[in-house]
Amino acid sequence: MPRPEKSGLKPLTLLTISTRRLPPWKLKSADPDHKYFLMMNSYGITQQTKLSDKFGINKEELSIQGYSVLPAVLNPEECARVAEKLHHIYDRQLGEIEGYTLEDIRDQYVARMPLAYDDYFVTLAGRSPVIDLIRSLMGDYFILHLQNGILNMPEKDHQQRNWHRDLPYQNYTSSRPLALNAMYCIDDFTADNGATWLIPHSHKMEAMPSDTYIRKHRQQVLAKAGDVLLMDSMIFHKAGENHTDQVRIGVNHVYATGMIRPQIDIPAMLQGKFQDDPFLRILLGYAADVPGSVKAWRDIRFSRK
Ligand SMILES: O=C(O)CCC(=O)C(=O)O
Ligand SMILES: [Fe+2]
Repeated sequence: MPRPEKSGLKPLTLLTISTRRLPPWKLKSADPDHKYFLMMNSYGITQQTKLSDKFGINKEELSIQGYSVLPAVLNPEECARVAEKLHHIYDRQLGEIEGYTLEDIRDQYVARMPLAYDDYFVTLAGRSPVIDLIRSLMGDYFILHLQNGILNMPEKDHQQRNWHRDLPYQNYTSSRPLALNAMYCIDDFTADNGATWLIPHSHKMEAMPSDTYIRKHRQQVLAKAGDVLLMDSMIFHKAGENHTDQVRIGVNHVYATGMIRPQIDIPAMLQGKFQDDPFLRILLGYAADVPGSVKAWRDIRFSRK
């Protein structure tokens, strides 16, 4: 491998990759998912992460860089259906408000909580393989904090185009994710139509880095329609600018530990629907109801015995 030329630039970390088949005594330490694999030569290393299951690489990426992409979760027909439904729901929501516009409150082009308008989105929120990955990171008890259809319109500004965390006003880090995002890409996410920008590793930063750092290290995540962009919800990110003449749609989900409240009261909106389903009961927040009295709290404990 040629040596990098001397320049002012930081040298790249060079890894030597051996492509030969490994002798059996080396197989143990390799990724069990791959029959024929590349092995990184190394020295002086006493620990290395091993991929534990089929989501191992996604979990490792989420932990280290704060994001990962699950490819081809939805097929083109499903994407087309989601897009049509979201436009319809957004129009309904426009009809709900009186005395102000969504521009007035900087909430334009977001179809909020579509699951309260169409059961299809309840199924989407609980869908494999995304939900299996979330479960394998957060355990069995997590709630849906929000579900939003993002209609990133050509040349139109909206609130999600500003850098933010999906858990706003939280300026600290945690050793495990407080919440995880799943953004279903309903269209191809391209550089032209405003694919999501993010700052890798920033889920582990308390403060938002400087503008200079952001300009230098931000990344735009390109994805295909049907892929799901997973993020630690504490990563700094934003929607890109759409310079095409077509809308770019994504459906964002935030799955959070049970200690976090939903953004809007999902059980109140669904009025008891799906509460008998053991999984949806927890996901949709029915199980997170705060007992109204000491006795009610104790009754719940008794009912669990
Ligand atoms: O649409 C995007 O690329 C990002 C949207 C977003 O940040 C959000 O919904 O919170
Ligand atoms: Fe966001």
